[in-house]
Amino acid sequence: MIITKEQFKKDFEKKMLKLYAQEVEDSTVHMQYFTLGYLMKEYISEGWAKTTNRYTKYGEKQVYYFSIEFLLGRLLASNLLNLGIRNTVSDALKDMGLSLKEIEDVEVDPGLGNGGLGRLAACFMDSMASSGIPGNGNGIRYKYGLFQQKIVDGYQVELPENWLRDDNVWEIRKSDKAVKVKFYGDAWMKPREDGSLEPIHTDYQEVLAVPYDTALVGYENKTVNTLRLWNAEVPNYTDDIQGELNFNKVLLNKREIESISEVLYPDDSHHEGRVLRLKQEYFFVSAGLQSIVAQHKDAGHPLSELHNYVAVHINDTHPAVAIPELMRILMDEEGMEWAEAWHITQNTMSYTNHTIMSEALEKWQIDLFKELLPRIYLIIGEIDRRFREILSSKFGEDQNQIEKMAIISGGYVRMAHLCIHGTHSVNGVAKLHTELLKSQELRDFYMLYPYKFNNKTNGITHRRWLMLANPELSDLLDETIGNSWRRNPQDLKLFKKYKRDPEIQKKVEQIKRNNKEKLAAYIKEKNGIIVDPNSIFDVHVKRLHAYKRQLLNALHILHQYHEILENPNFEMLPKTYIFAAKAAPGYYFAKEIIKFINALAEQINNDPRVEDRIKIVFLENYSVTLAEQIIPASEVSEQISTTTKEASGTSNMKFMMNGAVTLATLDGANVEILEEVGHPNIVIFGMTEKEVLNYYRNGGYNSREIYESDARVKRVLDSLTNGFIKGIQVEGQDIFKNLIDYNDEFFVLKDFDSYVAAQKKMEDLYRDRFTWNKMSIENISSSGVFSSDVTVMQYASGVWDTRIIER
Ligand code: GL7
Repeated sequence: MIITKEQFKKDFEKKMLKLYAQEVEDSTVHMQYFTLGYLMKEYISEGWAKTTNRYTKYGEKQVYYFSIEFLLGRLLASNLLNLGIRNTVSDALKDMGLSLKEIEDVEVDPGLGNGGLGRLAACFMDSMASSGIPGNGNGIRYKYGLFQQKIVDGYQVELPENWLRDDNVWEIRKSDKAVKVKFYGDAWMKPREDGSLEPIHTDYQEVLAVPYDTALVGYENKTVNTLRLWNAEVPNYTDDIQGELNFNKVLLNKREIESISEVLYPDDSHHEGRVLRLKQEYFFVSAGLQSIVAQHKDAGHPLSELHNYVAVHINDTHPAVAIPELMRILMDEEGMEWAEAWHITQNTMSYTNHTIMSEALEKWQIDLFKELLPRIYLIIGEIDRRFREILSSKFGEDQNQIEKMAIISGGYVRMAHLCIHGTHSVNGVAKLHTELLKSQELRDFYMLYPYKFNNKTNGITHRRWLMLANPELSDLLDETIGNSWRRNPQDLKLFKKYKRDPEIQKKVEQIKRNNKEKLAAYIKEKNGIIVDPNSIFDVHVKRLHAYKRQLLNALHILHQYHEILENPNFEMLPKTYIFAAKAAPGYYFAKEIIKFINALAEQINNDPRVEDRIKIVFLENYSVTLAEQIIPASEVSEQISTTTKEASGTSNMKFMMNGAVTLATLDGANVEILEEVGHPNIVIFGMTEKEVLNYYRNGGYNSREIYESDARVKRVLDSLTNGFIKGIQVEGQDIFKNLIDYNDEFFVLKDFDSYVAAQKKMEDLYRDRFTWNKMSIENISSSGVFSSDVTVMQYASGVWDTRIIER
């Protein structure tokens, strides 16, 4: 949009007066944030209404991305950027004596996600709108986010994340679009006079799903898409109050119903059997599909054509009940026959798998499922029966094979199997991950449905992760290669020709230095630790999980500490190791690792013998906003998961885009990063995929052998249990046990030696400033293919069959 400074000032003053009956000069920064936010919403609304009408009028095929998480991050800055008025607004505010940065800092991160999966959904939303793809999000409006993490005495403490405490300026409640979702009760098939069967569902509990819509503004185009999040509420009982509903009962019911959209569960690949989780899943899926079908009918399109107008994407298995739910709507509510309904369902739905961690492949106990969703269970039963017929026709009498692949088997409903059978497309999120799905985890399904499997390597939005997070680097790019990269991120490759240019090298280095200084100031303020911006900033930020091997990093630091103590003249470039991670509340071992890292920090940071060669910082409460500060200041990007375990990773892409060099195993999208930058510009270490699979298949790994034969490993592990590191009596023992007695499931010790060597190599590369800056530039200029703009275009043409309306 186009707006002059003067017009904006007038609008802002008027809005402030309307909202707070106050002049700008008497306002607080809090008021300024809400004034600006509400004003932005007004600016957005016209384009939003127009986009929605355009989609309806031209009957364009729309994507609905169903996801249990959308980790959006703050929206004010990105909306200003995408509207194309950030500079104008910033200047105008400055004229008024206000600071845009301070105002932006008032916004709290929406608590709608946990990790990579939710952040990916948010990147896709931004990229779809920016690429003119008619794409909507569908999810839950959690009242409380994951949790707020505090570190107390080195331990993680979880506090409620009440992100909706103040007004959320971006959402619009649409009460008139509310729908009802049914839980519990009895479901059966009743014969009609003509012999056909009528589905009956009685005595159910009704939950009102009320949508809250948020605008998803495309980058300097005319597209404003919609993120629809559902809130669980008690229906209005006045119509059907049956006498027995007394006030207390209503209250009890209210608590139970409202809990559906109350908290986001951390899904850290750890299975916690929870009815509430299944309730949440069916809740947002049923509400979303009901509203999609209603809209489709309102527009006058035939239901038999639904799949030509609508694509529903199932983001991991959490929304898998979309398959039977669409069947239910088409059959029970619209009177369609099974065969047609199934054809439409399969062609409407597509599915992404985000992990091969088997404990994260959702399965539900039949009893639990049947009780909560009786009608849906009947439909899945029929899907399973028909699927078994297909399997029988392929595998004949091989009953084992049929049970292995069935949807309902062994007392469980297996959601991944349902997803593969019930959709037309199944994709993994990086090349290696997709290959592993095809050759290992889902091999049987790949044999059955080879044509459904495809790869879509993840991506990140360069608008948030470069333009907003690193404005100085963005300016330098504009100065050198022009600004076409902003619209076409693949143009970042134009920057490659400057890799040997001493002047540009210096500028890149200076920008990194400035970002490091800002982060150092933040660290000082938050943790009271003074870190040297001249030291190497080596960064490991992501969810805390054993497979991500924060432990390997920490053990290496402990090893370096021993080296220094043993040889006071030990030469190393000063290093600042930065960690940030939340551990799932029930994931005990992950929490112990947090304590270990903090104990290590406490001891090493305060040991004068270290002479500041090592500093360790654990930043609490990792979030999108914190990542935006950390990543542009990072030099070494730790991507050290056990090979085969990280489906893709996406922070790896954000780091390289900001000029960090990746220290990586050949896991997930690290493989593609290597393909893009080439061996000289990344440091690879660790076991290969074949070695890992071999050990898992054939055994033969013995961590104790390494402990006994490698003196460095022994020294490090012994110092966990002998009191050398203070304050980890329990944690040290448990970590030792995990690595030695339980044979180190994630090969931390097996990879220790090559990790030490890789760290050394990194340091040597860093010493040579020319080489390092060249690597940094190579990384920045190779990162364009990892823009999620590229990824969503691949989904649009390869999976959803949607067209681009406006660019
Ligand atoms: C994840 C994967 O672990 C991660 O590697 C991937 O980048 C992300 C997005 O595809 O999905 N799967 C998962 O369950 N979570 C992830 O972050 C929470």
